Parts: sequence; structure tokens; C-alpha cells
Amino acid sequence: MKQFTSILICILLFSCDSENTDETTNDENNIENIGMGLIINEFLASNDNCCPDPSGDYDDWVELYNDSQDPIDIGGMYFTDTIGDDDPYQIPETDPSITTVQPNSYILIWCDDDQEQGPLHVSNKLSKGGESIVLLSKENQSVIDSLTFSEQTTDVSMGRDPNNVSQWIFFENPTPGSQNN
Ligand SMILES: [Ca+2]
Ligand SMILES: [Ca+2]
Repeated sequence: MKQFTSILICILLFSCDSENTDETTNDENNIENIGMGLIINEFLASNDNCCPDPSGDYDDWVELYNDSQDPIDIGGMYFTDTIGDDDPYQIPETDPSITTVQPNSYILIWCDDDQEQGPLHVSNKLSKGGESIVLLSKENQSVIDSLTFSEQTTDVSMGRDPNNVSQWIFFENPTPGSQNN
């Protein structure tokens, strides 16, 4: 029994030790997390009176948040409202000063089919009745973040709960371009 206990302690110590000091494991986790610094944070699928785009249009929008320590240029990434879309819309790479999201900052994609209004205006409008929002990487169109939503209320946004970012809740007072509140 004594010998068994000793072996058990050895095994436990070894496991704990390897977990705490194995940097390879952490590195692997970091590699898996590449691209997850950018998240879909809030959206408004039916904009009647909430908040106009820079051209004065009350259009649908999606707010992205960069929770990483590095700037991320969304130019070249793909956007679609359909999961498995084989022809997603590519955000233009023409003006990184407009399409780059700074660390811990927000950027708005206008879903208005007004591409002449700038690189942040995509071809897909959002359906009030519900559909999906999918952001795909520039390199291989892998999913950076996505969500599927059900019926929405005009001028009420849906976003991540600031107290629990994995929870999506409704906001009577949308906060496009700033922290959900
Ligand atoms: Ca517009
Ligand atoms: Ca917000």
C-alpha cells in the first residue's frame, strides 16, 4: 500500500509538473488561437432610426472587436451572411488606413450594398428574420468568427454581454463602435 501511494504521488507530481512547465503546450494553444483576436461583437440587422453610416444612411451593421495586442487589417478578409457560401464577399485591400482595427478597438462593417461608400461597405444586407454572419480569413477562407441569429427587432441590436462575452443579449441602446453596454 505504501509503495502504491508513493507511485501515485509520483504520478500526480509528474502530471502537475509537466502541466505547469510545458511551454510547448502553451505555444500550441497560441497557434490554435491565431485569428481569434478578431471577434464579431454586436450587430444590427434592422436599422430604422438607430445610427447612420458616414453617408447618412440607416443601414445594417456588424461591429468587430480586436481583443489582441496587434493591429489587424480586415482588408482581404471575406464576409458573408450564408454559412458555406462558395462566393463570399472580399473586403477590399485598397485602404488599410480604413480597414485596420487597432488593438482593443472596434470597427464597423456596413451591410448596405453601397460599396461606392468605401471598403467597409459590403454587398450583403442582414435579414431581420434571421440568418448568419460569417467572417473568413484572407489566406484560406477559414472561419474567424461566425454566428447565426434568429428574428430581430428594428433598432435593437444583439451583442456579446460585456460581463460574459460568450453570451449574446439584446441591447435597446446599441453601441456601434464602442463597448457593449
Ligand atoms: Ca450606406
Ligand atoms: Ca458595441
